[in-house]
Amino acid sequence: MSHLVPHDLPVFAVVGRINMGKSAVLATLLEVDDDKIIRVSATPGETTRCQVLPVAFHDKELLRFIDTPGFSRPLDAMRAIQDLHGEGTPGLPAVQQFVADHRQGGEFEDEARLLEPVIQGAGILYVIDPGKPLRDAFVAEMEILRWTGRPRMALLNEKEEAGEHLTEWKDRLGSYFNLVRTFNAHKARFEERKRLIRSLLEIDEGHRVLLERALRCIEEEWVQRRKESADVVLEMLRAALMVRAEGRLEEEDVHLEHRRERVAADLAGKYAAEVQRVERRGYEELLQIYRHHLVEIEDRAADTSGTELEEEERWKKWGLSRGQLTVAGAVAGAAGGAVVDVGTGGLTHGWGTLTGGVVGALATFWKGADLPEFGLAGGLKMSSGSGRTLVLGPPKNENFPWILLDSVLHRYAAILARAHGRRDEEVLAAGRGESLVRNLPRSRRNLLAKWFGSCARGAPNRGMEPEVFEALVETLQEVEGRQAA
Ligand SMILES: Nc1nc2c(ncn2[C@@H]2O[C@H](COP(=O)(O)OP(=O)(O)OP(=O)(O)O)[C@@H](O)[C@H]2O)c(=O)[nH]1
Ligand SMILES: [Mg+2]
Repeated sequence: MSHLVPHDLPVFAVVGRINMGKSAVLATLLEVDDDKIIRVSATPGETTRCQVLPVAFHDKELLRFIDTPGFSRPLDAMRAIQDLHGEGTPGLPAVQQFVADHRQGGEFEDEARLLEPVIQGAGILYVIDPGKPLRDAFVAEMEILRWTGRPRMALLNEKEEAGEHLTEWKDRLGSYFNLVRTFNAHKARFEERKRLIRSLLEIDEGHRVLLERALRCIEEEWVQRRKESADVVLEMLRAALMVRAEGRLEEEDVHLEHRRERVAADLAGKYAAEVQRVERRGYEELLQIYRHHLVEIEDRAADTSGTELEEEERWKKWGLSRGQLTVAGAVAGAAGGAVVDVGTGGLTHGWGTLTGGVVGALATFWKGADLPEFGLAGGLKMSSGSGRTLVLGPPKNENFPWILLDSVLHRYAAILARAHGRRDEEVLAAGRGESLVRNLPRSRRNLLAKWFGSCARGAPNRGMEPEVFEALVETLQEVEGRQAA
């Protein structure tokens, strides 16, 4: 056990009553959402041994936390330590004796184990849930911790509204601990995590250099993650705007409504699936950057209506063999003009209906809140060739890229708001609340619009990308700041 607390390292033991959220606090602080690494559970007594959780940067351990089993019999343990000491106030030697007597097992095994790192020299983070009434057993825990003489901080992990007990807790903690801080294991974000690490400086002066270095590394890493995220977003937007779906239609089928509808649904389905694939890949990367494994991305409604297998197969038989008619969905640099531009006048009506079908099918895909005030009513700009291969590109609506960006920003915010100490699964929906892109400064909007246009036309302006990258970094930072406020 002597290896728990090396003297040249700041080490903090997280202690407290069983089921107070000690492991959850550490999981959030250290961004571990995996129960195999830090077990967080509603079943009391889940942590039964001390667990060393190193904080390392560039392969060097700068700081260490120790998760511990909870106090299970604090009142009896307090009396036992008092008995060991005799008259007066016990100190560290009595606690050391108590640990030595019980570390092999027996009635105070939990207490002996949790006190082990403390007697070895670890600082104390005492986790309580101020929603619970302050009973004698808690006072016994505080008393034992005070007897160790180790520097100590109390952490209020408010599981539910603390309400009536909060003041009583704060008063009492104030007299037993050097510092009292709030840290909610289910809500704390980056700023709160950083604040907690910074307050360790106040209870462990001796390791200032390493603690400050850890803080610097944490901050640098955060900036780095934001940059990586901006890069992911850039790639995602470019790829999504360049998606093209191809389908085919017999010329004579243009006049058969059910076949038109079939090709519309088929094209829209392919298009939607590909955009979704691009987005999904991007979100998976963002989740990886922020170390989340329990977060899912909500599927866009892939239901493009009427794509029953049987019908689809029938369509494939019909669709495959004559010349080319290209419907290119390009967001033109010049003004859009006609939604459908097919050389043969006679076909216009039919193609118009096809467009309607595609738009309808895509509207289902980009459903509900995802299109706050945009909408695909502008349809798809299509131009014609002479064959029957249909190419469906990005919606003509110039808001399309902004809708994409807006949903990325909302999800980015949700990813950053997610605490790693939670163990429930979460599904991130596309759009939440107000538009975030509308708040961007005009110059940034113009820059992005220009680049979006080039991507939508299928010829992304790579020369602009360093600037676009910076614009996205700033935008992500604003989303974070807005959230913290
Ligand atoms: N709502 C809410 N629940 C929390 C919070 N922190 C912990 N919990 C829940 O409380 C339960 C116990 O959390 P743990 O972190 O396993 O508690 P512990 O103190 O490590 O428990 P033992 O290791 O068994 O002593 C789990 O179901 C957690 O999800 C919180 O901030 N809010
Ligand atoms: Mg635990």
